[in-house]
Amino acid sequence: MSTNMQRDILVLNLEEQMERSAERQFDKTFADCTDKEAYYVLLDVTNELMRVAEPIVGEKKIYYISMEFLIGKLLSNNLINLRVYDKVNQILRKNGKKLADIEEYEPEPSLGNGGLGRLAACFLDSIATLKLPGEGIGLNYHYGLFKQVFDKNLQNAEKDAWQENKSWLEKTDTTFDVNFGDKKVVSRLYNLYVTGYDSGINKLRLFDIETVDEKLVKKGINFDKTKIEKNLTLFLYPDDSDEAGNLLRIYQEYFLVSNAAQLILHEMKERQYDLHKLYDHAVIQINDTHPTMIIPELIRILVEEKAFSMDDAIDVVSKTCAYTNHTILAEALETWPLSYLEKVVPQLVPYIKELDKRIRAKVKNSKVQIIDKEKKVHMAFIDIHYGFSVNGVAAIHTDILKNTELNDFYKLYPEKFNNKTNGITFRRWLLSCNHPLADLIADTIGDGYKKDATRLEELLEHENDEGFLDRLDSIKQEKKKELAAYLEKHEGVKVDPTSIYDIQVKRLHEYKRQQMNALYIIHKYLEIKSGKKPVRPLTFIFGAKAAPAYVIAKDIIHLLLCLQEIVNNDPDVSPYMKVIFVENYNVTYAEHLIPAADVSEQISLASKEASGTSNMKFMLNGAVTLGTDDGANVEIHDLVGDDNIYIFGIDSDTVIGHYKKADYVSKKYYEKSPVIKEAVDFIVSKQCLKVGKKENLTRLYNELLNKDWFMTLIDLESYIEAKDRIFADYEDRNKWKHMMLVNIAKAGFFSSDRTIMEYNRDIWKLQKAD
Ligand code: GPQ
Repeated sequence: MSTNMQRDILVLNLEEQMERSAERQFDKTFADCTDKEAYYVLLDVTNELMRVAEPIVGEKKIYYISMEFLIGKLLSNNLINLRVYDKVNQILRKNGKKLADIEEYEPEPSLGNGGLGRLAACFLDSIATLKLPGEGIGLNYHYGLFKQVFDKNLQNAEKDAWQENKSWLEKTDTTFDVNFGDKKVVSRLYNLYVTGYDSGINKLRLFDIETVDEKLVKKGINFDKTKIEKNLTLFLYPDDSDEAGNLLRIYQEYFLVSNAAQLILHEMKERQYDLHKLYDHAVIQINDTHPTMIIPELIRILVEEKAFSMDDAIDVVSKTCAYTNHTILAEALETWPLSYLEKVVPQLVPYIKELDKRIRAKVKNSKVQIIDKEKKVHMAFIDIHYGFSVNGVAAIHTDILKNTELNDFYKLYPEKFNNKTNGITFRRWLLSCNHPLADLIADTIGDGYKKDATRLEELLEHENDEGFLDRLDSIKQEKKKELAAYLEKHEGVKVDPTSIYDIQVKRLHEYKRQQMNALYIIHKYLEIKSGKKPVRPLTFIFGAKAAPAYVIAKDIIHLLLCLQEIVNNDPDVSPYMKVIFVENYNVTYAEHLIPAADVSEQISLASKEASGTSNMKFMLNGAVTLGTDDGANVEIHDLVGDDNIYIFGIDSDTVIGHYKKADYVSKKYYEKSPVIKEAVDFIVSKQCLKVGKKENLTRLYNELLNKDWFMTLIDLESYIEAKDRIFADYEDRNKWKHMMLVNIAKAGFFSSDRTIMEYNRDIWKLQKAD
């Protein structure tokens, strides 16, 4: 029987399947199952549907190698992509159940930090949707990223035990030996099925080892970092502030690429492909520098095990590998001491030295050498010299790479550089998280936009249609009420659904400038205290995790939590404004927050945010951006025009100029402006110290005053001006509804389907499966 027929029969008998699964697992009828049991029933039947769905196959495959895949919960997403969402909901209704309640029991896989990992997940969705043969290759971290808990206005980190016995993961019989300098481990492959929208199935390959010892984790997320056999896949990004943490990270990275290389070569062998033509059958996209060792590792295997000459091996691998850069922040560009690599992966060192030697022989410029004078290995430089493509993730980011950060490389290899502006999957970030909006759009312009997102522009024909604009507005209102209920349940706070929801959710980093938002909140608080009330209440919402070793980032969280306590408990102020910092922000939280947002905060220091992707999610859900001309904000600005976005602050050329001349002095701005001074001083005021810790608040105060590396104070006044203006404009309801409409209509460009089509057109060159 063809897989399509098997699938159709399963779908036809879905209800019976569910009954049978309920009986098998719980000895109950489906109606009698608890919501938690119902989750396992749906997991079971959905897994069944995916196992019989058509795999996407072709002559050439993309291997997207990444240390992170922030996939989020999968149930709804899979039901939508398999086109059984409505049918399942019908059955649930009949049995007195709701999908939203059932989904609460699905654990969220904790396999990424933020944008980079979430992008990888969106890409897998689009690769499958476009019927391109491709798979992700990553690691199966047992406790993933840490779980954030607040105590005494401070962030604490705990392990996040997301794995369960019954899950989306399929354990396979595939195992590989992975050799490090001082030890050997055996890996095991797990598959996670990736559904495309109305398409076929690809896989995400996650590697693990069986000797991991979860008991190694004692308090919080502390564990013995030297016991590699026991800790290798315990956590994502262990503390990198000491040598043991860095070494563990290198063990993890090599574990990933060694498995990837073995898997890819194994598939080539199975399909009897000539390894001299590897690049005709495989393209490897290296997601930032973390998997860079795939290059020397493949070269090593080809030379040592497949009888390639060094020249041939380098040539074949260079034609197979492509590199994506996700940041210009110097501290994020990996450089490993050669001595670390000699300890963990001595077998790669001669190859890295050979790659370095060949560049030295060709190019004299010391700034492009792989191994520098201090014997540090610049991982990105391996990718650029020995890959065939280098891409940035938004137009301005790629321009900065070409003209500034990687200019020496651009001059060497202009043909390698290209831009691929990021995108998001509309299946998760619209169809699944905002059903009423997806339905309204379908009612207005038809279903076509679900496969061709640029058709959202057809909504512009309705810009004068009051009925449509009112429906748009009432959906936003409905989503705001839902979020209010969710926040009450999960955070125990009440918010006013008629207030303006101003939301900043993303990793906590100084360049993203949550501290600037905090200073605005202080400013507003003091204004209200002095009698100047806002026209409408304001709700400021934050979600962010700080890397456990990033001291100032944790201080910023501390300040915001202190402000939450001060503002929300002040009877003079709390009727007019609230501050809510949600605990343990993750993909699931984002799916509740984003559809309810009015104002999208995208306030990074110009030039520093490579792209940003929440900016796209907010826009698609009808929020208006308050931001700097940075990352993909620039492209959003171009698309919606000056009238439908609020841009403030100095531009990226000015920022780069300040860094070059080293002439930014934050104290100058503090001393010149009473508004800035008052806000900054509040951080160490008696009122703040009463709820906060002196050590943390003083450190942050001093940082802003004496360093402020990301130039918060230079932009603060123009930020306050723009933010006051956006809040005032909210009262012009017609103008606002129109802005919502334009933002949604212009969001089509940011579909990750478009991004993946461009990757395929310019870099991967795969055939679409029929
Ligand atoms: N990004 Cl290098 C991460 O999330 N983690 C990283 O380690 C690096 C970059 C982000 C980047 O900050 C955002 O601007 C991008 O939108 C995102 O990657 C995806 O490209």
